[in-house]
Amino acid sequence: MPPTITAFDRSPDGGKGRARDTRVRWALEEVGQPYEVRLVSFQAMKEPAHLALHPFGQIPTYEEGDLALFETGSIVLHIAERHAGLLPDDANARARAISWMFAAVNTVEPPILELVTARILESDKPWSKERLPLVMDRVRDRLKQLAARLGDADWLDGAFSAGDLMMASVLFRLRTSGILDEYPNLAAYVARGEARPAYRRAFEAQRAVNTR
Ligand SMILES: N[C@@H](CCC(=O)N[C@@H](CS)C(=O)NCC(=O)O)C(=O)O
Repeated sequence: MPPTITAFDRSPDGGKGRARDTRVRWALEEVGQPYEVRLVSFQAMKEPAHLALHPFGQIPTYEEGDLALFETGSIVLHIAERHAGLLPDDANARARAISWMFAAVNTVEPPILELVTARILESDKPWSKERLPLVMDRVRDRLKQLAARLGDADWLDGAFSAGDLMMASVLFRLRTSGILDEYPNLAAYVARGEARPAYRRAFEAQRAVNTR
């Protein structure tokens, strides 16, 4: 039986690929693992059947036999550990790739999510105008550091890995803000991720669902 993931019945972004099932689809496509998708509505995500899979009532989840996982970092790591192609064989390089996965969700994603909240969800609040530049600078701090580390390399640590998959997925969200273009090597890094055939397949699969 192929694993089953959950995704939005209809993503709020209308299929732009920002919902986090895209990263899980991407990982599955990179390793060549077929999968099934169960679509869930916002209401169903908060009901007991889904809460049993995901304590916070979100997507994506991942089910494979007796195993049920939530959190994209852990799902992508699980996929990467069980299939060749997303983690290096060398133990130290593997540990470093996993560090980049954690850095993506734990260090780089939080200020980006703050920016999304400030730009979209809180844009009508009286403090929003004053707060936005502060939040943008917090994102810039991280991007500057990441850009310095990436330099002119294609990927963060040697060959493409699950660390890059997670980092590029986190950075995708900045596209509409224009900030990414201030760091040409990061913009090119994200474009390299988007150009991967496995990403294209993942993107098209989620788009088909959200534009049906
Ligand atoms: N840290 C979680 C975040 C999951 C998450 O925020 N999922 C969003 C979709 S991208 C969601 O389900 N939002 C609806 C909600 O929170 O009610 C992960 O990486 O899996």
